[in-house]
Amino acid sequence: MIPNNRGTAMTEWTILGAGALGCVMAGLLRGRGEPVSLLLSERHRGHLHPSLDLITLAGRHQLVHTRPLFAEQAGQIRRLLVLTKAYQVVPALQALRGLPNETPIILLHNGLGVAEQVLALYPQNPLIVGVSSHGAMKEGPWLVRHTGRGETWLGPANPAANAHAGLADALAGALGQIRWSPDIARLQHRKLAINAVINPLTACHRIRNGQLLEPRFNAVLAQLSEEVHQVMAALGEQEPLEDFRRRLHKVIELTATNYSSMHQDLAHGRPTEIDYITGYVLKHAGHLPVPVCRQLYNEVKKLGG
Ligand code: KPL
Repeated sequence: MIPNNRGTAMTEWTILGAGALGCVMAGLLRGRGEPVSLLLSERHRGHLHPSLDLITLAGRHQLVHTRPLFAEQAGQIRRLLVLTKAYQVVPALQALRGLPNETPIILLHNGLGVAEQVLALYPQNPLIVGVSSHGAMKEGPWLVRHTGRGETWLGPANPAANAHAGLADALAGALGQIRWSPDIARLQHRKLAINAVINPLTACHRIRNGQLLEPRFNAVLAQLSEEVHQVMAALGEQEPLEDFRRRLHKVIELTATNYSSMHQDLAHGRPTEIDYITGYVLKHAGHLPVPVCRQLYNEVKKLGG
């Protein structure tokens, strides 16, 4: 607990994942006076911990000071926000030694299929999962830009998490729109469906999200959205196809100038989250025909993702 200038104790947030979204969240929390520590990887050991430079939505530079923390100090963690890529979550959590059993773990990554592995790793900890549409872009080492104020939903992945619904309110001052939903799986499926259309298409064609609305993509967009929708329906989602397509178009329009996270990953030679997005759709397709999904999955893999 860290005392603030009002004399009350504030619980520190620990952020795992110093990528674009992790740094933006650190900045937003520090901007509201919340104490924040940043879990750093081995390559940062022995180096001076620099301040983050956050470019706010208004275009102002904000210097963000956080407390550096390494894996062996996990015993100090009281609230853990995991903002790594989906494929980094489990290895990063495995490296933590002595994470207290009562520390809530909050996962905010694209795709699905990770929470089950975390539950096996930390069966006692309250596990919260969520989706967020805040936009963030890394512009250099320790330099990040907040590109869009989105909304965030959190919900329980195990019964122990229900006692921590108040964390959504605790984050609201910094993140803006944030809500707790007992039915978070539905919202995760809805976000995954959007990512399963936009991300592999923009990554393979090396285009901005908005270019998907060009007539040359009409046919593939129609087929891919139908394939993804069918699999989501098989998983119990009840959103009609036309509603899904309307929602998809809205997200494409709202993020028209963005490069999707998968496009950015491929462009920077990083692994992608394809296994947790399109891979999740393929895994749950069963006998449903999903040829465009499969083709995009193979293409992203071929491109190094
Ligand atoms: O979540 C996104 C991503 O890029 O991962 C979208 C919504 C597609 C915005 O770019």
